Amino acid sequence: MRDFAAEYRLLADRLMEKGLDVEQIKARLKAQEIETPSWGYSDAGTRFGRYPQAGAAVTAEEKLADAAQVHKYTGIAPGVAVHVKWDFPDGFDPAICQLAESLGVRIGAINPTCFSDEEGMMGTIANPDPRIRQRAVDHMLESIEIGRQAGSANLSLWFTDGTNYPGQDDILQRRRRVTESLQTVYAAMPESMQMLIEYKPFEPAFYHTDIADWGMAYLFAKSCGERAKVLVDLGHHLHGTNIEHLVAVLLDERMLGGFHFNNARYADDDLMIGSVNPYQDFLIFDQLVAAELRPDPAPIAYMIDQSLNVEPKIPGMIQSCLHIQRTYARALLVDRQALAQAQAEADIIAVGQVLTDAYQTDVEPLLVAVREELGLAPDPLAAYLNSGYQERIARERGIRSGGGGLG
Ligand code: PSV
Ligand code: MN
Repeated sequence: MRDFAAEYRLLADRLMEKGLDVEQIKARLKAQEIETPSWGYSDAGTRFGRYPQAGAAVTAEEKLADAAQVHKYTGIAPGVAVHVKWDFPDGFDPAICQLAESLGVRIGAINPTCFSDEEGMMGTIANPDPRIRQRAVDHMLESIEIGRQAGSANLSLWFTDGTNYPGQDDILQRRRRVTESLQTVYAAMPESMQMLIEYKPFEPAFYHTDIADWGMAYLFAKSCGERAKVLVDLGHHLHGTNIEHLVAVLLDERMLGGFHFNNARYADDDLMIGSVNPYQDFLIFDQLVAAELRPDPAPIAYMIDQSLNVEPKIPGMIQSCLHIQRTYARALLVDRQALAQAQAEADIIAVGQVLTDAYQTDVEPLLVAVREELGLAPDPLAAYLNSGYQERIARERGIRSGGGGLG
């Protein structure tokens, strides 16, 4: 058994020697919030099939109840991102907001489901057919209304639009149609809402996608107005992309509005964050923290976007939250003064030392101290696994179909 209290005292002394403010670091960790996605609690799969799990959520109520478990044990996941057509197939009933509140969570980002339409083969908001474009816009307007009723701050947009073949459609005409549709949606948003525009270079279209990268998302956002920002989904880059670099640029431009965390090994978003290249996550958080420490940082909506196909869903989501928390903690421990000095002296070895020093720090004693102060169990995953909830939902819900999601 580790003596976390003693380890914490040693770590706190070491950090104070470096001039780091431990109380402020703990305050930031306590304020951290990560939304989990409703679709992470229902069954999903690949286009080759769905992998059912006993106890997987089907209704929005069940998804919220499962998300509430993640928040109950981690203390950092009070928001639940929803996908409109998957979660509210029969329309939105605002009573769900009271249910969420009674469970200790709230509805977070509203994701219009602009991709479950058979007519969408040529796209939605870029479709040459104005009727199909209008349908997509109408669905987003309904989503804004849901967001208004739920008090949600973010309308989170991702589109399947693109083409599979050169010449299939006029790329620039499509660009104009996207701009017009987004501007119409933007104009309907209340002041309290921001629009997050997500990009993806592939899938389901493979020749071109209409919002292929962060630069295009940036330009679309700029064409809408100052409450439109870019959403970075870690799974939506070509392998080898320096994500921390583009994150730094977006932060500098105050154009980073949101994040979808996951692991990109799958090419998209269905693997758990931190499972393959945790150092990259650290380098991304290093940029996020650097921006957070500058005066007047812009708010960023942090969300997980994982479908959890083969992993048990609630434990997978807890593990993902804990990885993000740990990574954030490590980035908070970067000695930024020493880093700036090493950079000024072009001391590459010292730069590497500062970064790996923070990255290799065992932050568990710090996190256990934070959890204790928040009244949480020291090991959230173990506490959840010992709670009996997983067995209960497996028994009571069994294996069923439905609930939306991909696959
Ligand atoms: C698309 O791949 C995406 O990343 C978008 O964020 C969707 O809303 C989400 O995954 C669920 O399909
Ligand atoms: Mn995403």
